[in-house]
Amino acid sequence: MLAAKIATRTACHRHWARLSSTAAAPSSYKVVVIGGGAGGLAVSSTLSKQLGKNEVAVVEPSATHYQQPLFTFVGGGLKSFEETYRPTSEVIAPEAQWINQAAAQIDPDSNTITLADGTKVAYEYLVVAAGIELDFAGIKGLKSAIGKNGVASNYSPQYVQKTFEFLQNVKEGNALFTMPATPVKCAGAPQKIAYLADELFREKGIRDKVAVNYYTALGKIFAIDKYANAMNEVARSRDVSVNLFHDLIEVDGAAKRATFKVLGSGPQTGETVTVPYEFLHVTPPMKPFDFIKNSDIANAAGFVDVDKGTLQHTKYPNIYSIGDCSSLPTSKTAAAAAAQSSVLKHNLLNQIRGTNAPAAEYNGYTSCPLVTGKNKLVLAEFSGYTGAPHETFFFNQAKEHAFSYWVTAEALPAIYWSSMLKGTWDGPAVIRKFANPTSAN
Ligand code: FAD
Ligand code: UQ1
Repeated sequence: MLAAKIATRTACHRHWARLSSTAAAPSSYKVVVIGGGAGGLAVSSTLSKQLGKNEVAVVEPSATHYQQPLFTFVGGGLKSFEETYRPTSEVIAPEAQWINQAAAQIDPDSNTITLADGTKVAYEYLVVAAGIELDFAGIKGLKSAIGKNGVASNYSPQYVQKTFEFLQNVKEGNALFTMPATPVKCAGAPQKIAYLADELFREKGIRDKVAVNYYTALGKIFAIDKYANAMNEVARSRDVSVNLFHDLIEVDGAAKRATFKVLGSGPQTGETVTVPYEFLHVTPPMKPFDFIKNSDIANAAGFVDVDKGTLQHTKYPNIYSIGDCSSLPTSKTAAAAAAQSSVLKHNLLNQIRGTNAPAAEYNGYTSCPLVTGKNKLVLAEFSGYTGAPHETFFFNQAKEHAFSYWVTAEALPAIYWSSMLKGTWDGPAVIRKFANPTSAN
């Protein structure tokens, strides 16, 4: 599969020479990476070192890089917002060229992308790592309600600090936490914040006056049974009510009322339910970015259509994708992107160098650290392809554990900055070998 035909640099340059009488010649790179987030930097840092200075460009519009997994802790008041971000200029490898713009169009037949300002950039190989778009406008009334009067979201750097601020203001009433029907990044994050809120209300001595309600559009609390059983027990023990098949469709910020559509096939299916709230944590619907969805590299759902093992595009062999914007049928997390990054780099470098080494295969590994309190965490690790748990440590990670909390709150944030973004962290498989040697892999 990897031996498929690749556009060469020479062909690329010739093509542009033909156009250059009317347009300025585009800048041209061996590898262009769209997106300087968790996945894009894990890939571009290694590639730029291996291929040499200015052979790799990273197209990234944001001047600030956020470590998004820390947002849950910020929303719960356990970390400061300042710990979550660094200037993009400091996290991009010095060997890579940062193009500080958004990609607006991908033209895989001419091996070019168009930037937001209309300039074109040519590539020999393209890695698409643009993440997934938050769709606050997808819920009626949400855009005007969010950030005010008790409505917040850990999903956006703009509103994450509002979560803790508004939680502290609650004195009584309903605290609602929602999960949409679309694919989302870190599918556990919508409920983690419910447990942190529960703990906060208990500490303030107001828990008996506040009802904590989790509303999910899905039919299960978590995709994998082992962890779903654990989370149902956590929710039960904390008196967090779990409302399945409830999809948030409207927020009335002035009246402080949230409306849900009932999904599934129960007696209430199709009906709407309106619930008053004092606090509302929204996980917005998410969708692929239009510039990907409207391109020739997208699948029917709008995600970059790649082979689930090799991460290579199904039609364009010089294109790869990683992370939340890819079609990879696993749960979208930084942990997954870390594991994908080593597979992508191995296969792409093989292709660039023309070696016939066997392709590396991604097994769907992903992980969701479900924070359940200040020193408690259920550390879900599994393959999204098989549903089988792949736990790193020797104990049962479905049990709440202080060690799992420490790993997630202290060790992983440091690993993210010092290793993942530098391309040297491809997940905990190396730790698993000695910490849980009897595990499947
Ligand atoms: P991102 O890291 O989102 O990066 C995408 C990049 O592309 C961004 O920098 C963006 O600016 C850029 N971009 C967007 N549009 C364009 C464009 N047009 N052109 C160029 N660039 C563009 N994961 C875990 O593993 N563990 C956790 O505990 C965890 N908790 C989470 C909690 C929350 C609240 C959130 C929001 C996420 C959490 N995640 C967690 C998920 C994790 O952050 C993402 O899955 C991960 O960042 C995906 O990496 P990515 O590179 O695909 O996308
Ligand atoms: C992980 O590898 C990772 O990437 C840095 C995360 O993002 C911050 C995670 O949240 C998790 C859980 C992992 C998996 C690592 C271990 C030790 C389970």
